[in-house]
Amino acid sequence: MVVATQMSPIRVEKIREIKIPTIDLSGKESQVSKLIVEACEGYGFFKVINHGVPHHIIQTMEDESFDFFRKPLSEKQRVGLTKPFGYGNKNIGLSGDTGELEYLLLQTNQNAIDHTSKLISNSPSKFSSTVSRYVEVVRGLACEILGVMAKGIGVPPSLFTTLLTDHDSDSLFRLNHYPIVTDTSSSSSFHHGNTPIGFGEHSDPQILTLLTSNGVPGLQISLGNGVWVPVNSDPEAFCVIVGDLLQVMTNGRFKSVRHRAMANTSSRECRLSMVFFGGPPPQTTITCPPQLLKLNKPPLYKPFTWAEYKSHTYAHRLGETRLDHFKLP
Ligand code: GA4
Repeated sequence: MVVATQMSPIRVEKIREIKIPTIDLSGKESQVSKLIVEACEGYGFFKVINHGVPHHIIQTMEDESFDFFRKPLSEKQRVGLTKPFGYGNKNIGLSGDTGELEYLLLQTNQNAIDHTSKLISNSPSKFSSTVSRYVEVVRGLACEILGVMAKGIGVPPSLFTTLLTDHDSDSLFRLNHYPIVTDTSSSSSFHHGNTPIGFGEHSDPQILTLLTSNGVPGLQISLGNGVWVPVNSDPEAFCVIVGDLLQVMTNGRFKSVRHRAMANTSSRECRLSMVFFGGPPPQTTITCPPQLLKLNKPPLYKPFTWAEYKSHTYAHRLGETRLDHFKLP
């Protein structure tokens, strides 16, 4: 299928069905680590199955999420959008991006979780314990994957994992709810062909993202040159997305993949995605460790702190290639 976008009629997009790497985490560690490294180099994206996250933890989080999004708009809006955290409807970020979704974006420290839970739930302790448990288990999975990845490229696992386990780690949790869009002509969001956008094209700024969804499709990853690959929504799997910081920390060896979610126009169910973004403490300097610098390949990026990168991110539009600003000449 070839679609010309409405905003830039010259750009031609191709949708291609390819097999996205699905890695069985219960396999032999050396084999798993080889497959993960290949996927990070080739796509910056893969799925994991047999990941050890109990089904009931995912299910309870999903049920709580749907309970929240089913509430009347006025109640959801009580959570407020404390720029950028809280409840958002169609507006994304601080620079005017829009999409066909509503969401809840939370910081993952206990105070933030407790605070939001009090605002949104009749049973705050249930909501807060569900989120805390989900985040802790998924953070654990992210660390496990980062550890195997680190071993695969010959650095100590702690070099990556401590960034997410530090008490000051700046990780986020996002619930995205994509309602069924029937009238595509009224959508104000950026159109691709006839399909409006749910969440526009971007790369994730953090280290590693873990996403699971409820079986309703929408996610697509970019292979570059206008080629997009739809990702099947498999509730049993987690999608693993390489973020910008991991691209810098591997000096470009791993790719932070551009991805997007199409609006939910063809399903009879709403799409829900639950997304953990693993980020380091704000003052962490992001740079490629000497062990990973190849003699024939000088550093691609100047060092920066995560706090600096975040302010740069929030000052720009969703679709920008933010790392360009930190490239060394
Ligand atoms: C993309 C990844 C995460 O969802 C997010 C997003 C953030 C937001 O929604 O507030 C941003 C976006 C994301 C990158 C560019 C800026 C910031 C919206 C936006 C326009 C929470 C994140 O960390 O960066």
